[in-house]
Amino acid sequence: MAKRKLSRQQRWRIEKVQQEKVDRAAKRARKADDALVHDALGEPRNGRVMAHFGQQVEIEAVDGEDCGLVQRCHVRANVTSLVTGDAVIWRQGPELGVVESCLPRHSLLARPNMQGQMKPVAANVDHLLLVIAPEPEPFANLIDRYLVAAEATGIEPVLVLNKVDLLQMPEKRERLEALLSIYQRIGYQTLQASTQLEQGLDHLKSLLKDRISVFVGQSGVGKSSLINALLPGVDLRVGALSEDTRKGRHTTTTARLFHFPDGGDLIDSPGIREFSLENLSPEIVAQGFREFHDYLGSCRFRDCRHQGDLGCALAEAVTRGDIHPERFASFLRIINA
Ligand SMILES: Nc1nc2c(ncn2[C@@H]2O[C@H](COP(=O)(O)OP(=O)(O)OP(=O)(O)O)[C@@H](O)[C@H]2O)c(=O)[nH]1
Ligand SMILES: [Mg+2]
Ligand SMILES: [Zn+2]
Repeated sequence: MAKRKLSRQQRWRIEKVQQEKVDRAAKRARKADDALVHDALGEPRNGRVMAHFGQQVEIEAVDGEDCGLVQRCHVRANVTSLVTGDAVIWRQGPELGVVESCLPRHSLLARPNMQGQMKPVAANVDHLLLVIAPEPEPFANLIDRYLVAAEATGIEPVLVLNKVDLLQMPEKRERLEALLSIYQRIGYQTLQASTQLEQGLDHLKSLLKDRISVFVGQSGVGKSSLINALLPGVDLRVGALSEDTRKGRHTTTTARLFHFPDGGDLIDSPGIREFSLENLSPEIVAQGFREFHDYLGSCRFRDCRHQGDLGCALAEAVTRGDIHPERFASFLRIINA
């Protein structure tokens, strides 16, 4: 009895401590808001989120005489979940500026965190460069998951095979080129690059011009290295692969935006291992496989689940060789996850 009472008391104490933490955080946010009202803040103006650090963001002015000026900013409590690439209204401050509101986004790239919840990564991106490499070895299902996410948000993807200097062995080269050709056949643009041989960089540059692009892909494929190679003067931290697993070490931890001297912006993003699309319906996932479009709606049964159902137009297309079996298997794996 005494024991139960104690644990209830302990629970109460834990809840109390937690509530106090929440209250203190809210008080700090209110205080920061108040301090900014009394400080000499500049006029509201347009800006863009360059990077995100906990409670603060780095904002770049995109209008006015001092266009290009960068300042750390506090974010008003009513402005939620800003991400790199967001267009905002902000006011310059003596030390810290303040973000007053977020303008509507034309695209939002999201991906799951460790707990499987979808978290936005970058906003207003119109181009997704999905980087793969011979090492760490690519797995097709991760590529397909990224492509579904890109199709669902209307962001155009391009597949970049980096580290082609590691493809001296013919078997390895053939295997990766066969993988790329699956995607070329269904209309995705692909390109090969090597930061080590400085190969494919001009082609990449021409693709990046005048658009906002984001580099995504597994940790260790060389996203930051590519940005270092493309942007003189930028010196991002890159990390060697782990000696035993040959996997990346999650070197980049926040998404950050860089300007391209000839016009266009690049966002580096942290690499990931997993990519779940649990919150997308099977219909949306099917739409994310662009070569399925001609067959969707042609199955014998309107509620076809494409899983061995009689008269399934997708399965028939696989049999005829019009849909690659690996892509169909990948689709089933995603919807059954
Ligand atoms: N052989 C070879 N190695 C490369 C090439 N590009 C990058 N690397 C190496 O790959 C490793 C990982 O590079 P990063 O640029 O840190 O990879 P990342 O994709 O940014 O990784 P995260 O930030 O962890 O997501 C480093 O050891 C780089 O030197 C290349 O073209 N060829
Ligand atoms: Mg990186
Ligand atoms: Zn079907």
